[in-house]
Amino acid sequence: MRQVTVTEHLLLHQTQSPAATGQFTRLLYDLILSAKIVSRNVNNAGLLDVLGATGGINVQGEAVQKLDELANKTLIHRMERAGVLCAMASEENADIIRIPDRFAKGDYLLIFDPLDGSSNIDANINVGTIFSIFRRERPESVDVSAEDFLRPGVEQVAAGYFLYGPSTMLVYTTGQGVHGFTLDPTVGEFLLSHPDIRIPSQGKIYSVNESNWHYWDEATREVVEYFKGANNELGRPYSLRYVGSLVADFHRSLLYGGVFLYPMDYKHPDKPRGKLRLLCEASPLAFLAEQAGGLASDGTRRILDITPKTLHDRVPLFIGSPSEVSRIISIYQTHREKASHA
Ligand code: P6P
Repeated sequence: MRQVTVTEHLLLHQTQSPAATGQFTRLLYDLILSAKIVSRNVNNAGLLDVLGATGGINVQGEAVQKLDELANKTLIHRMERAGVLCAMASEENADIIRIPDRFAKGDYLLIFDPLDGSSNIDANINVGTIFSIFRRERPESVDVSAEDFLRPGVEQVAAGYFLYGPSTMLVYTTGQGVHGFTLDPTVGEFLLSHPDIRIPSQGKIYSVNESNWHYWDEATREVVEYFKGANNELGRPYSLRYVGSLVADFHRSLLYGGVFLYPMDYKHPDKPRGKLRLLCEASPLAFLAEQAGGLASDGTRRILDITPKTLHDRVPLFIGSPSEVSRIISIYQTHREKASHA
């Protein structure tokens, strides 16, 4: 395949995209540089004494891994100097991250999960960085705040992820399809390897943490039973694959088809919730899924139509091939109708 870099691809194929401006190209360049640094640290983790936890707890209530903190600091350090952002938000930070006055600012808002799946890192399992990009809407005269980030995913100008695994990949969209690039470490460039990714209309794999079975409601159990049993469109049970790193489970679903599920659970009866974050996980992956011909729902609503109330809102997530996600939506719809007539 002719070697196409990300910059070349942006110029060649994204010209009609509102994102294909000099500022955006600069944003993606600095995001890529950040990911190359994170990739180096992840790939050498066992040698750099950066495995294990820091002992801290993040805003999500999760143990912070040393590599989480390193990735977060790398992204913040690099992106605050990019000169194209007016603010950032990270899964690891409770509040927005403002750009210091000593650095130039721009029109974009960046949201990221610096190292998703990091609890798996000590076992050398794939992890990833997820990013979502909005263009600032409110005038510069208004001081940037969390409110600028509380936007439905349909307003994203770009989204994507870096996957640190057997190879380091970048998968992104600016609304002109989904394109995958593989890092060639010998030249330090991400080169086009998966042009115009399309998700299969139906798959053979479902991906869910079934240990939550006892914390699910009746509708969710019927959804999972549909994939476990033979009374489905395949005529046989789906295969179950679950890495426990969202980026890895999503990337497989994108390429092979099928569905990833993280349903609402009642582990904490006083606050039933989904585990995954809307702004830095569900929304960017939903943009990619839809651009590749797939669907993403919380079981009732299209993920891209949901407007968050806070930076760290969580949602149930059903994402993947249209056949499977549509089936899930119809099962929840049937249960809602039964409940309304009960
Ligand atoms: P569970 C990783 O911590 C993460 O946020 C996602 O990467 C992953 O999909 C999910 O949590 C796994 O959660 O409850 O199955 O361990």
